[in-house]
Amino acid sequence: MKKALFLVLALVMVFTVTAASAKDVVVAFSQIGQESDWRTANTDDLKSAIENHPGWKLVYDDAQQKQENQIKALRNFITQGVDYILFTGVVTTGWDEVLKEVNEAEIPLLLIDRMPDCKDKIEYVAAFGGDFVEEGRRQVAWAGEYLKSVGRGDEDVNIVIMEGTTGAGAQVDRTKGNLEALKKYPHLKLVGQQSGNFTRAEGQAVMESWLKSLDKIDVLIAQNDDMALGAIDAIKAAGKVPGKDIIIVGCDSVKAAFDAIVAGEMNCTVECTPLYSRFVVPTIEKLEQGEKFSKEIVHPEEGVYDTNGGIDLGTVKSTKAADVISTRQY
Ligand code: GYE
Repeated sequence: MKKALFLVLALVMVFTVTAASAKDVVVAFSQIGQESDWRTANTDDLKSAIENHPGWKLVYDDAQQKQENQIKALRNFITQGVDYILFTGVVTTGWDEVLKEVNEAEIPLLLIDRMPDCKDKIEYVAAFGGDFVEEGRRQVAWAGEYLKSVGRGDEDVNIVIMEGTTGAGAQVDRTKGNLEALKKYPHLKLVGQQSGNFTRAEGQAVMESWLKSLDKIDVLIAQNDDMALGAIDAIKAAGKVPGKDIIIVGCDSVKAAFDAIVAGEMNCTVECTPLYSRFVVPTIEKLEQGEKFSKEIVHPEEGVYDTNGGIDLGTVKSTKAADVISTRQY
């Protein structure tokens, strides 16, 4: 009798365990690649939050910067019948068809980071991303206000803009913000504008060529920190002092940029957080409970970090990097 009861119990347990895993919520994530420290932090944050969530399973794809790989990954997610898709597009254009296929398969789509330009023509359940135009504005405004604060507000100053991956949302909008803010600082003369593809190696190469071809560079605006860090190597190799001979403003606020600011080799980094799991996880949990979301893009609140703090940019005041470096998560 006892044996029979034990058998029944064991069977019930096996059944429950199988039933639970058969019901796993499958979250698929189409990631762009591994171009920067920002991207690594973004991948790690989302991967670990989903993998460690009870009852959830992650299907991950790294597209290695290729749009065709992302399109393939999205179609694979549809074939596999995943429950949710997290998507950030390497470039803004060319997603209409495949995202409509996602809609037709009725898989809830969460847009993160770089938004596709067709977002008003498709269905998605939530969107979380940086305000790239504002980040671009802040970069140039920081340089302009900083120069004023050290008595160089009336000096003609040569500025170069190192752009991210051409056609990426973060490049298109940061450039827009950079150029918009430049109009307010007529003493900043734009003498160079080129893509460094969001990578350290290309940032270094572009700076090397600028240092050879341009007479004088006073300010570098790099649309991410990795390119700024690559440029620092090129500036040192040319016998100049980064952070002094050339003022360097990056974007993202990764740990390595904080280190460079504290070391005096970089002047400022405008924050763009890669940590989206704190938005994505509760959203999926609530969607599982049947809640609906608006299609507003949620922009996390972000800061600006620099050598001394206190530079007023209107929408935000800069914070001294050394004061908060120990609290940084990425
Ligand atoms: O700034 C850059 C990364 O899309 C916000 O992509 C992201 C950008 C980030 O490679 O470092």
